Amino acid sequence: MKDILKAPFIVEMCETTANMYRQGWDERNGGNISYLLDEKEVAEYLDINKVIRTIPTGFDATKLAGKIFLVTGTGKYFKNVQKDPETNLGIVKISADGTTAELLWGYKDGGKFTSEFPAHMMSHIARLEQDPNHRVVAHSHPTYTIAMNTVCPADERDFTHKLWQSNTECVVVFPDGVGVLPCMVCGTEAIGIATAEKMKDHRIVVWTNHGIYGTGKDLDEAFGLIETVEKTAQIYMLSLGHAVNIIPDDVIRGLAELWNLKMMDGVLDD
Ligand code: 2HA
Ligand code: ZN
Repeated sequence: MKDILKAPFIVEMCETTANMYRQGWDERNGGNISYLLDEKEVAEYLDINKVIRTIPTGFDATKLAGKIFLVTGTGKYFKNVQKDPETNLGIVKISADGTTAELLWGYKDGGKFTSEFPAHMMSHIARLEQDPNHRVVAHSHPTYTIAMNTVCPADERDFTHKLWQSNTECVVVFPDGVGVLPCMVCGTEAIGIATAEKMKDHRIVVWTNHGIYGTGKDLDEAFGLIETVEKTAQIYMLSLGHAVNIIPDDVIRGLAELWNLKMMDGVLDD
């Protein structure tokens, strides 16, 4: 068996959580990431039939039966993942009946996966139905995104429009727009269902008064989506009330045409 601490998926997870922490997006135990792994790749590092213990999933995860995920631990700090991956991360396989997750590695102190496990798993189901190459769900608490969400209506078309109007990168990076949920109790199945519903149409979802979800085919893509929203939210907040140059709709449309992108409906004025 190869050394799992050198596995690309562990190294990348350590780098991503450290980067997110250093961006100031993941205070204390804020944020969580789940990464759908390739079974063959995991088998180079672990006996995938050796179950350390089982953990209830808390919802029906049968659509993900047999799939293996690397997931950050509940109560764990992104700041600490890199120095102790085996305590702060876990690798779990969803059981055939979807009611339990079989722990194959990690959560060394007896811990378990993030409290947002339902939102993560349901988002994986929704994104995989849209894109078979989808792999990563990342949740974070980026400061300017939360600030912008605090001063703007919790309306996804309006929020998306404001982002597209503030930075020409935005429509190119997320032509599918940003889904926005109202303020809800987090860590529940209900917020998981609501998030997954948004994930049918968007790769990014904002939780009002809380944070953001970014998804993608790898950690870079999920991180990059959050990073682009956060950078633009920073521009929006720094210029709040003083913006003179707003990107006109015909330029946003022109960018989408140039890159041959299908834009979220109903955002631009006709
Ligand atoms: O893991 O971010 O949403 C802590 C959180 C809960
Ligand atoms: Zn959170």
